Parts: sequence; structure tokens; C-alpha cells
Amino acid sequence: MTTIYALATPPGRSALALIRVSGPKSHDILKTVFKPLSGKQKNFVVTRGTFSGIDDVICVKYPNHKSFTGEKSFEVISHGNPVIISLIFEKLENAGAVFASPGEFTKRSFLSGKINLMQAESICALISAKSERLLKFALTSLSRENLSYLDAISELVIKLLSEIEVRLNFPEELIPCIQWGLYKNELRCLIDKIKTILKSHYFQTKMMEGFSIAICGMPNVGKSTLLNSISGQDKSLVYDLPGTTRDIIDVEFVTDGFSFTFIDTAGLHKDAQDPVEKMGIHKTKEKIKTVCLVIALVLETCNESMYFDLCLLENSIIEVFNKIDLHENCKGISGKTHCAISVLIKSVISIIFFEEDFSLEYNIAINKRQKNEFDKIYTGLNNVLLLLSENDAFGKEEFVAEELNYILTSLESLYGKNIRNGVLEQIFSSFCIGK
Ligand SMILES: Nc1nc2c(ncn2[C@@H]2O[C@H](COP(=O)(O)OP(=O)(O)O)[C@@H](O)[C@H]2O)c(=O)[nH]1
Ligand SMILES: [Mg+2]
Repeated sequence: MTTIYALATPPGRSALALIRVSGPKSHDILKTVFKPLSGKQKNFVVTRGTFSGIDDVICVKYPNHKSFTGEKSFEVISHGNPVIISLIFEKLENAGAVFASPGEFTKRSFLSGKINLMQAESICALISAKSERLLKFALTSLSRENLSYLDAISELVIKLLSEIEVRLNFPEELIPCIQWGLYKNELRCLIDKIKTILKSHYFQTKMMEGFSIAICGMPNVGKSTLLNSISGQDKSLVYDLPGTTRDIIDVEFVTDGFSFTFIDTAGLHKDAQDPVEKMGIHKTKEKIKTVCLVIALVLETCNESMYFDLCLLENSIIEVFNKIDLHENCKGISGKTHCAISVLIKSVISIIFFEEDFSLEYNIAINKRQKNEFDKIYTGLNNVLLLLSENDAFGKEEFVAEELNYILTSLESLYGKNIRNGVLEQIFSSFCIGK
């Protein structure tokens, strides 16, 4: 195994820089490249040292059982001058270390068993998290305790599978029938847990992608003015002439770690003649299909007939009266005078959250790959429950075993390691085969 090094902080000039070194030679390299300022080199953990008389540095030494990678390693905190850093790199190379490839420290941590594959992937999520909430998600999935439900599923699957395998492979042992009923409650709890995790993925995706809200209505009702009022910019063209907005224009609105995209659309009406306007209307209808919510902007004075098409859609729609500045005692908003715009935004957010049924219990970050595996585990566990619930589970062992094997494959993909050996161990520990 090579000894690797890399800069852990961003390159360039900064107050401080952190260099990580990991591998079997790292503690020897530490001794030869950095001299402790206090004189005699001790088996130190943290010490001030000097680097070839060029810089004062702090070195943190980790024994293998305490380090992130599970190998002997150390970190050097130097001043963040690229010249100093390249001189340190040169010395490290001369002492036998090689530049790490991307993700190699995390890979070594995984290979040494310090973290499982899900935790390794969470590190990426942690680094790329764009909001505090996403950061919390990633941190939760980094902790091994929070992933204990995976161990619970594995234990149950291995236990069930070994119970079945032993009966199928050693019929002469005359082992009593499996007590299927004992497993049902546990199965149900685990299925609920996976359901929560899958929902958490949906929640997490929504946090990353944001929620889109289309502002729709007949021409001239004030859609573009409303968008400008929400964004606080003159982004969309406002004009008295119907058919002014033809392209879809959007603005992002971020609050409480969530991103909402408000979309201005072309005015909907049936008698559009102009081919470009017709294209704008077509684009609007296509866009509406993809949004979470439609704000149907209407005027009190008009007999609106735009629900014609909108009502056929499955999206949530809220009707909002605009231009209330022109009327007295009228409930609604005014894009022009900015009246009740914040109230509108608050109700839009609460409608979306209410409909999405988000709650803080959904807080584990999983990526697309992991989601696919959780989908398979969810289906597999449900199939097993269904088979066990049938009045006569006798003779179903082979089907149950097949489902359990599928689940095991997905679990292995999540852990990034083989756990099938556990089945054999269970068989030999629970039963007196071969005596
Ligand atoms: N009085 C009043 N006029 C408005 C309001 N919102 C928009 N307008 C006017 O209505 C006309 C059409 O506005 P626009 O935003 O282009 O409508 P759109 O076709 O639905 O996008 C413009 O003259 C706006 O100044 C409002 O809240 N009050
Ligand atoms: Mg417009």
C-alpha cells in the first residue's frame, strides 16, 4: 500500500492550509520532513514543528486505529502560501509519498472498514450540500448509528434465510417448521422505516431541485408584473398589449433552506391567432404539467374562462385576485403596488408543504444509486410479508428465499461488502448440523 498525500483545503493563497498524509510510511515521513520545535521528537499527537526552516507548522499524528483512513496518518497545518505548499509536496515526494487520486482518502477509509459505502457517499453529499438542511441530512447519514436499521434488516434477512436454507438443504434433520408469525411485526417495522427513507429521498431531491410554481391566467391580468414584484427585479416585460409574454421566464426565491421557482407564462386564451403567441401558449401548457402548483391569476371584473384547460390538469391550483388596488374592499393582491405579495408567498409555501406532507423525521440523505437499492429492498420486504401472511406459508420457502436473496444483494450493494457469509455462520451456529 502506498503512502498518499493531498491538500485538504482549497488551493490558492489563504491564512492556513491543511495537508493530509496517510499510509504505512507516513509516521517515518513525518519524522524526516518536520522537526518538532521543542527539541526531542516524542510520540506526539499535536506538536508545533518546523518545515526546513521555511515555515512554522502544526502536525497532528494519528495512529491507525484513530485515523479517518484506518491507516497511520498525519496532518500538517502550514501557512496557506502556494510556494510553501509546493515545497512541502516536494519533500513528501522525496520521502516516498505519492499524490492521492480523487476520493482516495475516503476509499481507504471504506476499504479498511472504518466506514461503509453509504457513509462514504454521504461525505460527497456533505461537501456539496447547499443549505443547512441538506447539510443536516448528509451528517445524519454519515453516522453509523443512524444507519443501524440497515443492520437490523440484514440480521432479519440472514436469520430468515438461514432458517429456510437449513430446512431445504438438510431435510433429514427434521427441524420443526418455521414460526413465520414471529417475523411479521419486525418485517412491518422495517418496511415502515424504508418507506420513511424513500420519502426522505423525495424530500431531499425537492430541496435540491426546488419547487416550481407557474403564474397563469388570461392575457393582461398582471402575471409578469407579479413575477417582477416577487423577484424585486424588472425581469419580465410588462405591457398593456395582450400576448407580450411568449417565453417562459422564471425567478428563484429561497427561504428556510428551500428554493421556489416562480414562472411567468404566456396568457392563456382560446382565440390566439399569431403563430408565435400560439407557440407561447403551447409551451405554457407543457410547462404547467411539470410544476408543483399553479397560481391562477384572475381579475374580479372578468368572467374567467381559463380554467378550461387548467382544470384538466392534476396540479394544485390556487385562484388569486389581482389588481385589488383598482377596487375597494376586495380580497387579493396587487402586483403593481406589491400589496399582499408576502402573504401570497407564505400561502404558496404552506400549500406546497401541506400537500407534500414533509416532516422533520425524514432526514437521511441518500443518493440515486442508494434509492434504487432501497426501492428493491422495500419491494422485497413487502413480497416476503405477503408470502408469510398467506394462510399456508408451507411450501413457500423457496419463493421467500428468492426474495430474501434479492434483498441481500441490495444490502450488499449499500454496504459495499459481502454479507452472505452471515447466512452460513447462522446455519452452523443455530443448528447442530454435522454435530
Ligand atoms: N392597477 C394595476 N395594474 C396592474 C397590476 N398588475 C399589472 N397591471 C397592469 O396590467 C397591464 C398588464 O400587465 P402584465 O404584467 O404585462 O400582464 P400579463 O399579460 O398577465 O403578463 C400592465 O399595464 C400593468 O401595469 C396591478 O396589480 N394593478
Ligand atoms: Mg406577461
